[in-house]
Amino acid sequence: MISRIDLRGDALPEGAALRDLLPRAEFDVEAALEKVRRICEDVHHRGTAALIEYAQKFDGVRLEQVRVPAEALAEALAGLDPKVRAALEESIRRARTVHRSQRRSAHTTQVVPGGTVTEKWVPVERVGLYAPGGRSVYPSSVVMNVVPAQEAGVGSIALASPPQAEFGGLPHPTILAACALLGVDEVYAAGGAVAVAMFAYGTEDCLPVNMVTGPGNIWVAAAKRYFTGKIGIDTEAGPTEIAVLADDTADPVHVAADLISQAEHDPLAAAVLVTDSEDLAAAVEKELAPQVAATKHVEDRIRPALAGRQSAIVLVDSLEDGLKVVDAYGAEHLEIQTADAAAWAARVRNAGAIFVGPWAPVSLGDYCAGSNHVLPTGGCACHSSGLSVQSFLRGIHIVDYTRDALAEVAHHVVTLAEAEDLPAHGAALKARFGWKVPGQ
Ligand code: HSO
Ligand code: ZN
Repeated sequence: MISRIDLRGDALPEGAALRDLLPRAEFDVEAALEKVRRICEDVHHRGTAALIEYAQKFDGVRLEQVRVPAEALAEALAGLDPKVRAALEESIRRARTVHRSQRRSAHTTQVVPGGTVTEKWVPVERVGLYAPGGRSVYPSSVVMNVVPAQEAGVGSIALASPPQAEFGGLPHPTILAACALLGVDEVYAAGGAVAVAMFAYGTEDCLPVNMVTGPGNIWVAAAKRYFTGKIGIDTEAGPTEIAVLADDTADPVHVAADLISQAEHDPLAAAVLVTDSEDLAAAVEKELAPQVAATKHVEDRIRPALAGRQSAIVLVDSLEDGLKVVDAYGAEHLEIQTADAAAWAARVRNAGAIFVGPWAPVSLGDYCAGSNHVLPTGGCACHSSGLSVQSFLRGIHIVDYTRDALAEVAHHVVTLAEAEDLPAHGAALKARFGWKVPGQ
């Protein structure tokens, strides 16, 4: 059901060469770009009329209006299963606790007497959050996008999710209920690239936003790429990944369950076990079959995900080598199931989030750890972070110098300006000091 990659014996290659030996899903965002460009420009030119047409074409829904009425949000909350409500409230509470602690205050550095640089943190004014529909109706993702934006102080938050034929053209009721719980009242029935374009360009119903975040399929990722440089985006979310670094102290039942848990998302989801223990590898292989057989989304997602070229059990000579492998891979989620798990976790450099020891499965982080589950995939954990309060803040430098402080450094500025053949830059200083800067 899952293949093996045996890296034992020879010394491990370094960096990119090691990464090339590791499994990874094909997620060709470029290929979707041309179609997405046409959709986005259509939304740009025709606004709401285009949205209504695409809802018919892609979602099979005849939309009366794109904006979800306030009564529909209230109704969805009233109809929410009380157990689900209690769980979502707990998820929100914990996420708020963590994200509130990420807030930043302004910080002033005195560079020289009379010369300071202050960095102040200013929230993005308006954001559009996307919550997928169809196969992945995740109210938890609404929580994970809305909470950091709110805690960052974003003043205007809109959310879009695809219209669903079975709910009269509204987004899924649990998405609407999650919005209502979080106090988000600007919600649109729009899906995929269409929703991203609505946010980026604005329409008759929806004011344009400064930034779009949220998970989604390849069309959402392609639309985010299309708008890169025009508006802010979080990372392009690809299929979910779990890597587990484990030794012979790990419980194969837990390891198998955790691999399956993320394989459940998508046939392209990646489940990778990295271990120095032949016994554990064999026990996990044995454990996968009955656990897969006993669960739900077997044929459409879990089997293809585990059997796909993106998943594998990687055998290494030692945990030191295992650490090199997981660092080269840069998993979205990394579990450490070893003796001394916290010590190994502290040494990991590349991962979206790290889950330490037997009592911190990825599923906990997906819902109720307080951490964020919108995380970099496809190796982007080597350069990017998951969603946080920081994602919605801009750090702005405030430069404040007195005459004396400027005078002290003016000749250096003029020299550098001349070295770059930009005399007008130097003149901006000379003009302040009677055209002869001190010290020159
Ligand atoms: N594991 C997914 C998030 C999620 N899981 C939502 C369950 N619902 C990507 O981090
Ligand atoms: Zn998940």
